[in-house]
Amino acid sequence: MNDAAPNAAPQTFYLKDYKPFGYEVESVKLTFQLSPNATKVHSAIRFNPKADAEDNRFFLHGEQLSLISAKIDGTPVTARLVDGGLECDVPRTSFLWEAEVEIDPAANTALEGLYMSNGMYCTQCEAEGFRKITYYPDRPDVMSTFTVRIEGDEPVMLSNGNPTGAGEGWAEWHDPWPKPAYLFALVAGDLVNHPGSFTTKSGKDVELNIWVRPGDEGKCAFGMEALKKSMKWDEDVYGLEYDLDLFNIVAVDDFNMGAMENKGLNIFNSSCVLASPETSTDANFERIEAIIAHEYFHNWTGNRITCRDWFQLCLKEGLTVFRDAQFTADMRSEPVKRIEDVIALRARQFPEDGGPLAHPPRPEEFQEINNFYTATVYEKGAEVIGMLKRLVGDDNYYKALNLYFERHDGQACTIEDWLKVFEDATGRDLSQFKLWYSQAGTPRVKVTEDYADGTYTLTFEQSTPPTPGQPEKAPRVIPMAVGLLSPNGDEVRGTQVLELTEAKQSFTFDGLASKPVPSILREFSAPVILERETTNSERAFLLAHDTDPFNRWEAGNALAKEVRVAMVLDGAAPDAAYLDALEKLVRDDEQDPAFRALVLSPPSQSDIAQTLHERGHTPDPQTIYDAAETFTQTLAQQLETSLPRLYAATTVEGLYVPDADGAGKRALNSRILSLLTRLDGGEQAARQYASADNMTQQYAALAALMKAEKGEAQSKAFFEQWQDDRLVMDKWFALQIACAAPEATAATAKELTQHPLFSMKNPNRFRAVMGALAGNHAGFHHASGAGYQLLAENLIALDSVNPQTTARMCAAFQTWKRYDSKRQAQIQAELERILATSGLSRDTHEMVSRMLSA
Ligand code: 0A1
Ligand code: ZN
Repeated sequence: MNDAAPNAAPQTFYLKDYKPFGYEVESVKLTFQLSPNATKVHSAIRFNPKADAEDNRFFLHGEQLSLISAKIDGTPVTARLVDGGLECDVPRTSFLWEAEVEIDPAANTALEGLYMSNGMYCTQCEAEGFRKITYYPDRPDVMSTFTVRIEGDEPVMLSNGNPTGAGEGWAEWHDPWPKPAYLFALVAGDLVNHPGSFTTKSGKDVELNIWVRPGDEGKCAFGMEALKKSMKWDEDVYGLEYDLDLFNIVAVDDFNMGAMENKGLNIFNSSCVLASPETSTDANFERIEAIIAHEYFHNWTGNRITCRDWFQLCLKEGLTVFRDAQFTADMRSEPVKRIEDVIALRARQFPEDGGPLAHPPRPEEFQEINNFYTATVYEKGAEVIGMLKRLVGDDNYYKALNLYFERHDGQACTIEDWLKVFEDATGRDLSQFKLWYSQAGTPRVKVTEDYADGTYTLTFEQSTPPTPGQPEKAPRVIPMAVGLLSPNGDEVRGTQVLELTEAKQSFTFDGLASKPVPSILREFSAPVILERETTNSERAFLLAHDTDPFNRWEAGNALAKEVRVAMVLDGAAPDAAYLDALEKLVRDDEQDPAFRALVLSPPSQSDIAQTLHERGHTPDPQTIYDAAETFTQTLAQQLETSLPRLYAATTVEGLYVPDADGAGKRALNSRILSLLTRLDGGEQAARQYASADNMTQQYAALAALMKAEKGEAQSKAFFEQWQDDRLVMDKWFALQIACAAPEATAATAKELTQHPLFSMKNPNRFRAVMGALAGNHAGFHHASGAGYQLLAENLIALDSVNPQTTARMCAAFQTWKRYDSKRQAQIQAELERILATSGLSRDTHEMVSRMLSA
């Protein structure tokens, strides 16, 4: 069933139109009678009209519900079914609303509301899924306590809060904390638990469980430890304690996103919680730890203090991403985490900010809120908080956060509330800083320098290119962390945060004996693009000497980019000095292996395309691919004699431990193996594949072999070994496409869509194939247009099954204006084809229209 009229211009919602709901919801009681195709939901909700309500229309959201009956104070009433819900005449005094509806979880492939995954019932209510369960004021500023009774024959039946009773065929739950409906959850099925416990700092014992399908019990231990570490960290760093007697996590295979912070009952995509050394890579382990932390941290930043409306989404998401990044930095390595985050920001957020889908961290309008769970809301939202912390200092940051929790506990808040606690705690005026929340686009900061008579001057000019709906931008507050090095490599000025507030601004440093080398934007102190004329030898100098690890990596990264750009534009040979610098670094055992692995990882081809585009060139994906191949081959040859020794020296022996130290070493070892495989015909990789006892090394060997077109036998063996493990099979699907040559990418992906294990209904599998297609830069953008066509066809097919995942994956086309006119025309035709599909979802309609209208 599709609610929206086919392709009609959908409704747009505006931040400026916010109006509170006219009723308070005192309590909610829900009874579920579970049945795959005909679940009955009975609701009993006490509403109290607000005396001061501006608008007392009684409207309840509801979608895809069959209304069986409605009563007020026990008397049947006739509700008027209207677009998106119902209306009813109600008393002006407190009343009890009761409704019975029927829903069809088994037919719910959109995975929003109550649905079924592998025979198990589960829910996803953020952002607006609760309205598919029953009629309700489904908005985050309506908070209430929930009591839930589940009737059914499932062995395990869970909801939010604490269990209050259970018997044959029923279970009851009560959540004492008022919450918005988007945090409601229910799970029922044949599940087993991996138990744990945690004692809070005030001495309360909390029972912990990770619930999984029978057979997955062995993949829960790491997640459980991550949960306990998160609970402890939030107490130690933010003073925040857990507030229920029970904390449940459930793993489900079919899930649109990573995980969901439902109060006391987090639901996770199984890929974000299940882990074992045999089936998960180091990167998987790190991500699982971070997501468990993220969802747990939402208990305070999201649940206890929630959002007034969905325009404020970054209030909870930006802050929670910032907190999970702090956690990962503390558990692992701070500089490595920062470098990884900046790589991800540039790969995902910068293209969004620079293209047709650009929007501010707090958008002012939307058609479908699910389209705004973006890198801008999440990752840029977190960057904005990082800047705020840097500007006010650590002590003031925690002072402001304490005030936030004290003042707003139990409330649904706005960005204004958030900034006000900082203003009140520090006395600082944040009106200009607030522009970060309302202006889209990545600022460009041009830096020039001057040195005379011992005085060094840095001049910064900031500007932000136009974005959809925002042709002009005002200057923002930009914290610019800067240090100065003397030509002999000593640091002559330690890190200092310069505050840029004007379009053009200069800062001077006195008493310098010689012209220093500046290290600018240390720790990536602001999400901006720095433009500065400099030389490769200065970059090499910073790569060798900067005391800021982030900027040391950044210097190497900039150098790598320059070398690649020169290869692409002028057909230049790989720069010899750069190759030497890399060689020196790989051999330098004093340096952190994780850091060496990062420096050895080349900038992505998409990143090179973006850089060329920013400099006014039209990137050719094939040329970029060829340059990457030549560069890597040349590097392998340069290192030829030392590769076997380096490989041996970096191999981690003994029991696999997924910690930061081991992961860093294995990352470096895998980089070396991929270079070695280019020269030894795959001998070493085949040996590693055969002897690996963990997925990190097995996968690295397979990837190296497949990239060298030497992995056919291993790929078959991998399939045989892992065909019953869904998560490992996702890797197998993705890897074949990621390793395919440009001309073979679309055909490989197409063939995999015919594979018996391919499925449109499982978002992980669909993403494994179509995400890998979009992620293979030269393959996706191959001149034939076959990549574009295949993605569009599959998006059209997926849309009627799962609009949310379709719409998110449409973003693969967002960079289309970077490319030549032929490719633009091909993509435009595909976007138009998607838009013309009859019955297209509101989600996909909005995404494609935005991309086409820019
Ligand atoms: N709040 C979750 C993310 C999430 C958002 C939407 C979902 O379904 C549409 C599911 C999860 C988080 O930040 O982890
Ligand atoms: Zn979140």
